[in-house]
Amino acid sequence: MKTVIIIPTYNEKENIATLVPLIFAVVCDAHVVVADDNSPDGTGEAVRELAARYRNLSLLSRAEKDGFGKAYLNAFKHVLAAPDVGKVVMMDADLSHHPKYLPEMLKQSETHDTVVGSRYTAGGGTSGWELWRRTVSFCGNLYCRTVTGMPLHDCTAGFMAIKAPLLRRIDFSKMDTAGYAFLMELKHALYKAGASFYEVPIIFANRTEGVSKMSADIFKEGIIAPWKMRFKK
Ligand SMILES: Nc1nc2c(ncn2[C@@H]2O[C@H](COP(=O)(O)OP(=O)(O)O)[C@@H](O)[C@H]2O)c(=O)[nH]1
Ligand SMILES: [Mg+2]
Repeated sequence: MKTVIIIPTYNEKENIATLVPLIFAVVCDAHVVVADDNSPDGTGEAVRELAARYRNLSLLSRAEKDGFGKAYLNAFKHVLAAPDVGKVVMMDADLSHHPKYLPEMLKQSETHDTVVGSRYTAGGGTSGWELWRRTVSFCGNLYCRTVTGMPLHDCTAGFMAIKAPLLRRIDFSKMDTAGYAFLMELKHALYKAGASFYEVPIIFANRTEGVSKMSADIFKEGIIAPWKMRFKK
């Protein structure tokens, strides 16, 4: 069965060119799908060029920027339609999620439905983040865990390896978060579907190329999302 790594991108030209070779150096038989929103910096073109060298690399393009969560929903629909996909990995393009963690995460995913690359389990952490961002992230996680009751230290992590049959059981039509709250909503849906979780400690390094797409709207959505999840039928 195939492992497919999905990477959402918006203006990540330099990062994707660095990331792709690092991924194939550690998991040479994986398939990588870059879910790009017609990035004006030419990320899509860079992926097409790389695909000439890496036959397991492909580009999934949308016409315009439509949010992180929707980029994943679109990619899931595409990737999960293939019956020979056994595992799906989610990771950012900006090297905050280093590929060196992939072998351990994929090993653990043999015995756990959902493996999370976790900043807040023992041995994990962040590097290069300002105090305000560390505080917001840490408190946001505590808040999400307390409100939703999910058995996870890192509820907002975007680095995950998930067994495809479990993902196929999720009703994505009920998921409506556009930004990073999607990561909490997805974990909650997996939790409700009976998934077993395992957290692999990672050091999340701040990006050195490109800019973050974090915004006030995404932040607000993240505050409301845990309550919506808690009371959702
Ligand atoms: N396709 C797509 N990717 C996005 C969008 N917003 C963010 N991303 C990608 O999602 C990943 C995480 O975003 P990033 O800006 O690094 O978030 P941060 O680490 O929380 O600041 C990166 O690979 C981004 O390029 C979007 O609207 N569409
Ligand atoms: Mg980032």
